Amino acid sequence: MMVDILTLFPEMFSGPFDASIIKRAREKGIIEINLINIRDFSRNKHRTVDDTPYGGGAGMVMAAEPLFEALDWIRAHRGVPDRVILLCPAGRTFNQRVAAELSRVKHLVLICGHYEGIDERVAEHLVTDEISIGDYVLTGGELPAMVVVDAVCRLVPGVLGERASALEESFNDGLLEYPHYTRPREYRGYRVPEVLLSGHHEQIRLWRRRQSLLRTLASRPDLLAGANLTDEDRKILASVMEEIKSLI
Ligand code: 4HQ
Repeated sequence: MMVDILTLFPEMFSGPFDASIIKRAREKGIIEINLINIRDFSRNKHRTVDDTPYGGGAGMVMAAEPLFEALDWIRAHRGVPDRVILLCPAGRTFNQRVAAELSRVKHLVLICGHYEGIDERVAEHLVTDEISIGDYVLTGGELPAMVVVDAVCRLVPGVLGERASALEESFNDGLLEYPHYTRPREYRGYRVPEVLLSGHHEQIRLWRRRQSLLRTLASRPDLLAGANLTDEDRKILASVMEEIKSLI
């Protein structure tokens, strides 16, 4: 997968994209992330990329020209991208389903905005998708772009290793994860649940699934509606309900 990121602050990306799993995926050539400085596509002598808003008002507006020029350059040198994504609060809210959808394409372009806004002609004629990472206001689209790229890239085959990705798709799908433990079996008097030390694989599997269901029910009941529940899950939830009924 190729990801081109258009930004005024390419240096902001060096930490997150040069460490851990994303770093390894880039080194292996599974993903290619290019940081493109929008300022390089300014055509005026001071290399400005913003201007005062037509109609008046406070603040500056990011001009259309450098972004259109940057996209021309991308199309000429790397081909026509599958998606041109603008990070903005008005976009559809990013989630795992959107991440999975984006992980199946070959070439993404992400546009990180700054200032009060971007000339509307960019959203109208350049952008294919507007994405928000949540209802809060940030200073720029760089952090949202990092969030989107991280979540999308870990779903690209080979990035996590085949074992982990297969597991993710078939298994915990739509539910919160079960709790994890490692050695020692007792720390400051806090013990690891006995079943995990028992070696009974079927009991362990059932316990973990029940924990996933309980955690989802307790912390994120909204996720249950969209989860891929099996007959076994429904049985587990029904027994949880019976237990609750016996308490009240
Ligand atoms: N922005 N999810 C960029 C956001 C945002 C978000 C505000 C986008 C500032 C310049 N983007 N502008 N939340 O807060 O995507």
